[in-house]
Amino acid sequence: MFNNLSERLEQSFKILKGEGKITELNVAETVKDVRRALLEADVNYNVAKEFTDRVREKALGQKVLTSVKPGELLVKIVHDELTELMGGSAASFETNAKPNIILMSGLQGSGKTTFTGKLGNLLKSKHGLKPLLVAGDVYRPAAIDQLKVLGDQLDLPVYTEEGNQDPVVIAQNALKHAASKGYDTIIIDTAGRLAVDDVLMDEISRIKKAVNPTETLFVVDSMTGQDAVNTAKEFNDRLDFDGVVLTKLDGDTRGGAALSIRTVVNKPIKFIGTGEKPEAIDVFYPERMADRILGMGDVVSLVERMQDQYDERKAAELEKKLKKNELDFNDFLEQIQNIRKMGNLKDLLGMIPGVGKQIKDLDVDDDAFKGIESIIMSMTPQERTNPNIINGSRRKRIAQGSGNSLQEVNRVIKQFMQSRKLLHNFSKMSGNLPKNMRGMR
Ligand SMILES: Nc1nc2c(ncn2[C@@H]2O[C@H](COP(=O)(O)OP(=O)(O)O)[C@@H](O)[C@H]2O)c(=O)[nH]1
Ligand SMILES: [Mg+2]
Repeated sequence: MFNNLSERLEQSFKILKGEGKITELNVAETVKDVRRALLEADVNYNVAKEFTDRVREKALGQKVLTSVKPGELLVKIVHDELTELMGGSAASFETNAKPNIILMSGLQGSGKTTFTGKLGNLLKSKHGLKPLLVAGDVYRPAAIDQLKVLGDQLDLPVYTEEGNQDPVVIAQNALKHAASKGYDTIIIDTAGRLAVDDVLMDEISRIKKAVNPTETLFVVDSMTGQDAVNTAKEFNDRLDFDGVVLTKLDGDTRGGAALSIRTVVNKPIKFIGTGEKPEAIDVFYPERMADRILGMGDVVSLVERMQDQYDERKAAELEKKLKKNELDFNDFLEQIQNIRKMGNLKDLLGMIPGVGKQIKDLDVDDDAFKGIESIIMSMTPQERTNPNIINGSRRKRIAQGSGNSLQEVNRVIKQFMQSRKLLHNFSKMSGNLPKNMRGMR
């Protein structure tokens, strides 16, 4: 996420390296380069200009602090201003209305349907709500199916009306249906066109008027940069939406949309999408995003994702097993799957301060775990619970069954044995699992 921008800003700050103090001249030069970096990241011209004007003013207005190097000072100022640019603090999101009615808007392909599923899942699992998803994209049967499949996957009910071509009526009926069945949150997915057009705008305005949503969200693909900002403006003029959802931030986004939207439409970014999987959704925190852009990592989000996967009861069980040195391949498999559920591996690593930069060219193979998983899958239940019985002929069979080489199988088993021993020693030493390892669970 924003790798190019991060790198470019770092270059800008290098201008001040070795400079003893802030001067008009060195600040001007740095600020000019920061502006160039922002424009290269596709930030709106006026936004970039006003931003750097503020940075310059702040930098020159600083009392001379001998303990702070000019470079560090500039990083701090840019960090604070980036945070402000993206809205300062996290925006609120209504979840206490009775019922909550959430309306999705945006162009086709922006990620509305995917996000409808993600949000339903989040509101159910974290807020204890009972969401109903509504298929309001009536023009393409495939779109209705897509939402149904998502609903099945996430165990969320989906309201559809086969043959009904009027999304306004469907939305109204869905509200009645929700009331009669006790669903407290209605999330309405809608159709999008490839470009803003009057028919689409008119339709979504009518849905909005008819259901009076508690939150109207505008979903936008962050890869589209400046276009995203223009589309946001047009939608906002017509819909007066409540917040923005920035999707596809896991891709090679330059940052323009994230940094410009707030200023241009004066509406907060509320959520971000960071992958295709249902779990790849985060509440948007301006400060954490600024941390990330400046390569400071985002430990807080990382910890939160770990906590989501943390299960107190299972952790206690695991601890007991470790003490008895009974860790088996079933536990191992579960750990791997937990890590995978947290999302894209490279993104996760990038949240650790200082790591983002170092791994940017590294091809982190998200399928790295797949080999290990396939090997464990090819073991019999006895082998999984009692790894000690896996002898040479069993290893050969597992290699063949999983499509891996014998060396690969040997490596995985050896690694497992080593980890088990290490963890067993840990658990004996401290009586408990080390705190940081508990979080991994
Ligand atoms: N990488 C990535 N892909 C996404 C994200 N959100 C949606 N997509 C993909 O974008 C495509 C369009 O999404 P969809 O929800 O169908 O968009 P809609 O037309 O607005 O409903 C699909 O292939 C999704 O899997 C995201 O946050 N990251
Ligand atoms: Mg859709």
